[in-house]
Amino acid sequence: MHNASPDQVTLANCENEPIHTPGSIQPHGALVALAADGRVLSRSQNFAEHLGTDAQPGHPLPAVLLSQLGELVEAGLGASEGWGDSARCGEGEASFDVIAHRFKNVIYLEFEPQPLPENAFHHLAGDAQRIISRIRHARDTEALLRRVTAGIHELTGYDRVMAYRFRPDDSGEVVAEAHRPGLVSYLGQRYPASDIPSQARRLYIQNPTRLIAEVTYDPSPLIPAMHPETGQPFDLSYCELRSVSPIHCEYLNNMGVRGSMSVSIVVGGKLWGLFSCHHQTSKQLAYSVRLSFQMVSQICAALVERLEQIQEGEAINLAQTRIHALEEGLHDAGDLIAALCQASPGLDQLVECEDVAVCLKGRVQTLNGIADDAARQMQSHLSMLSDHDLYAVNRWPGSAPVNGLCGVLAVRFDRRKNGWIMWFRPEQVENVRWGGKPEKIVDTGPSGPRLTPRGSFEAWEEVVRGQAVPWSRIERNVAERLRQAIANVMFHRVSNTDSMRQMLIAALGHDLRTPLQSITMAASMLSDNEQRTARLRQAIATSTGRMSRLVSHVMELSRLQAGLGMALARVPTDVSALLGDLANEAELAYPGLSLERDITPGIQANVDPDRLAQVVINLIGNASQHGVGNRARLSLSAGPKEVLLTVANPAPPMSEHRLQNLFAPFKGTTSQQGNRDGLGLGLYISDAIARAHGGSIRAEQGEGEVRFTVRIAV
Ligand code: BLA
Repeated sequence: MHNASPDQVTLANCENEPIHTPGSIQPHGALVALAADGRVLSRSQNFAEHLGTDAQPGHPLPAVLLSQLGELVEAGLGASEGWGDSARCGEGEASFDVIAHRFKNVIYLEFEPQPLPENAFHHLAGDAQRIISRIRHARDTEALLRRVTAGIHELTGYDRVMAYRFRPDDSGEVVAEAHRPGLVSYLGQRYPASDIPSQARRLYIQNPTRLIAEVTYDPSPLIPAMHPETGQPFDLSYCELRSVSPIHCEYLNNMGVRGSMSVSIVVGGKLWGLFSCHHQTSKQLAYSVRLSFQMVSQICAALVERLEQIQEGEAINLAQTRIHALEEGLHDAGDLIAALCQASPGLDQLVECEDVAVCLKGRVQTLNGIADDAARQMQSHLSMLSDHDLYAVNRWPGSAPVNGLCGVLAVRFDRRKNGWIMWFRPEQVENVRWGGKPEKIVDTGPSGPRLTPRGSFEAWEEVVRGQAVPWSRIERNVAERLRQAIANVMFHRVSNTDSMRQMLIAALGHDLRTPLQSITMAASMLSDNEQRTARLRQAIATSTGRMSRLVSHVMELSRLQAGLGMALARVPTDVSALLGDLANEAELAYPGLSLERDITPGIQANVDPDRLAQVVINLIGNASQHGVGNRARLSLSAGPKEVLLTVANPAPPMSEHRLQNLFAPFKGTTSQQGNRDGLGLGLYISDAIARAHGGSIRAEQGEGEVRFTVRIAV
């Protein structure tokens, strides 16, 4: 009888069965456990039966074994944790593969009868090599697994070889299969997570192979059962012969299987799947064949990992490029929701979906109009939920799907304003072919009432409704990337608009006060004296002129910020004459300024003369205000394709940072070196004007001078 007590395994504790310490082994081989000094701690009851001599607890291994295995035992005694090796002993029909390892200070030696000559291993290496060369160039995991199962089928001779892949919910599916003719196919069948409980899955990561030679075996107990020093059961996690769970044996028996073998597929440290082999009669597989199998499986896992990485890398790269393009369009957008919904490539191209919704401050907009109601419901659902910025379900959380939509992937890009992007997927009716009705049945088994594995493995079809295709890891990753990109844009927009608003208020307060004071004063002094009245009128005109310039700067700024661009009225203009006039005006406007002129006469160009005047006046104004010595030089020349205009003046050196930021709006207005005559918008607007003319404006410093160069294409 099995020595584990099946009657103790219930629905609740199925996962707690300590399968690593069964206290017994499968009887097709024998085991001995040695202490670190070489003394026998325990051995399987069938030891003498297999080896013709017993291993007495408290004594060294029998001399006949030591003489053949001295080297292996020596190595194990001197080795550290995790050591493992193998050897052979005996002769002819009575040959054994001896598989040794050290775990928790115990050296385990397992003896498997093995009539195969040692050199068979070379053939195996060749077989494995052939399989590997066949699978190396598989383009996708499906093809890869198909080829591996076919190869393993040939290599091992099992009736049925399956590749079993775990799904996110730990249920599994047979994704590739090779079997002897005449067997029904299990391909595509699904098995619930509880068929392989979690401790069994964990053990698969430590020990990749599991062989059951005969599912109806009687285990051979370890005697003594406990470690004499620790009083603990022996941990057989890494043993080849470990007795497996009786429930699992019953399961296989119900499935019509007598011999089985499995090897795990571990990808990135996680149990990704396994190869499961069934035989309708007892079957033992030589250790060397198992090693070849294991090697093929490891290479297969590496190939799976590589294929998945390539696939993931390509998908993420593509999405990232799209996210970048989308992000670019958002920076200057007036209406963020509209911009997100109209973006091209669209939000619906990032993640496979039926519709996308953008929600912000209670506003909801969808791309295709299908998810309007669903998005509203989801928005209030999400606002009550947790702190998470990513939410994904493939079953609608409310009572019934809205408009047939069941799956939602949502990311929050703005917490304050409840900003979400949501992708929606419709219901996908799925026909799941379970390998038998996936129910745990409490039944009266061989040892009384307990949980039994199901008795029937006939395919049982379940129609699963109300759920959508689940959101993949890549899709979540892409959604998260988009979330970060938009959150970033939001952050900049907020900081831009907030700080702009502040600066605008500060600057307007400061800049408008001075001219207003002048007007007030001038008005109060208006009298009948004609001469005086004329002067006062002039003063009022100047002040109001400055005010209206300020106002138009602000207007222009908001036009530019809204992305409306600079409106130009180009006419053929004598730029030389225009500049001459402007220089004269400037000398009047800035008394005391000495303006050196170097204007090539007769230069014609198609420009907006008012706009160009705005640039020149601004540059000369800056020279008078920020320069030293109230001197400036204005020059104009023409190249083959452009007109070159420079304003240079002696000036204290500027920091690199300031030089870099000269054309940004508002710089410096709130600082000490404040601009007495404006919002610091002049250069920003000048730059926009130059660019609207297909030209540029540049600032340089050197030799005690600051020089602005305006280039206008002609
Ligand atoms: C183990 N169950 C397993 C294993 C597999 C499966 C592959 C690993 C051991 C092995 O190599 O056989 C399941 N085998 C399958 C499936 C297919 C297959 C799904 O070939 C599909 C074709 N099992 C139950 C219930 C319990 C249970 C109800 O159905 C628990 C009460 C337990 N299964 C169980 C346990 C193990 C197991 C405990 C570990 C066996 C061991 O390693 O000791």
